[in-house]
Amino acid sequence: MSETPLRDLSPEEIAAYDDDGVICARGLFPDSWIDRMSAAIDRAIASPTPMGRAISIKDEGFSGDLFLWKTDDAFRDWVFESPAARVAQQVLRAKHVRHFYDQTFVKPVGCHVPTPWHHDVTFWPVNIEDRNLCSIWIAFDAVDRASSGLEFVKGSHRWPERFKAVTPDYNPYMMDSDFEDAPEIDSRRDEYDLFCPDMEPGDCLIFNAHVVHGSSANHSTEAARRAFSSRWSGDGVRYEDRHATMPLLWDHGLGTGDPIGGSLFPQVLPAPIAGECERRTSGPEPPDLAYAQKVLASVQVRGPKS
Ligand SMILES: O=C(O)CCC(=O)C(=O)O
Repeated sequence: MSETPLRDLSPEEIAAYDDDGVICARGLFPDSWIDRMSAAIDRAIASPTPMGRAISIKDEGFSGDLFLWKTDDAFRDWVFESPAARVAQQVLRAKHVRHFYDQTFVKPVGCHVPTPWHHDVTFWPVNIEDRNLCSIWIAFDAVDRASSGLEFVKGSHRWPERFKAVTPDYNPYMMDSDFEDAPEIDSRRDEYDLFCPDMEPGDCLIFNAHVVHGSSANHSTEAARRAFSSRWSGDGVRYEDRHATMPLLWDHGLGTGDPIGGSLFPQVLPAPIAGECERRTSGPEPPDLAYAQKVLASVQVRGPKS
């Protein structure tokens, strides 16, 4: 059963989420959750999943991982018991809230890896017009722009363009799409309404899947930067089997146009559905090796375009 957050989002915060595509919210999560997830992130860095090993850039100190809730009980409990689902419900204004997936982003002191400007929707196998998806990015260390605070272009969730999915490692498969490149923002910062709040551990950014965001390398000589995005879907989000999207290593059985759902994207509110989560409740649920290998083998850049 999902806990209630320490406070509700205010009407002003919800209006700012709609207008800007992002808000920074403080004081939503009890310290007990932040402490537990902080330890879980350290555990994830120490023993990454196969996906984590593939997307991390160890030489440069960058660690990332995703779908940790399938194998680590703290991440699972975050999905079904933490206040996150109820926070997402407030910005999504949805009766039914599903967990989409989780993702860690860890940049220790001296990590040279920026996160290129992007919006999330083109990374994901969902209909790119669907807007009822949000992420809750939680800082587990004090962070500012220099230590790789996440930065946003306010209002960019209303831009009509769709941009290529560019990952920190410039993965060629993810970039193999006909979407355009994100605009050159860093050299023209004064032309954009940029938002990068200083944050304390436990503060969070709540943002729309269409808003453009990115972060710099960690230029701090003292502070690590550990963060975790918990992603949620509201009503009407549809799966789309699209090239150059994040590979899903579990057999979800969804086809293009199907509503997001099932055991990979379980409902959390108004209540979990037993058939979707009982397998995970009874123990870790790593992907089936043969299925995962088949998916990974299919993740290839297309040939030269004619
Ligand atoms: O933490 C980062 O640098 C990137 C986070 C991000 O892009 C996201 O959560 O969507």
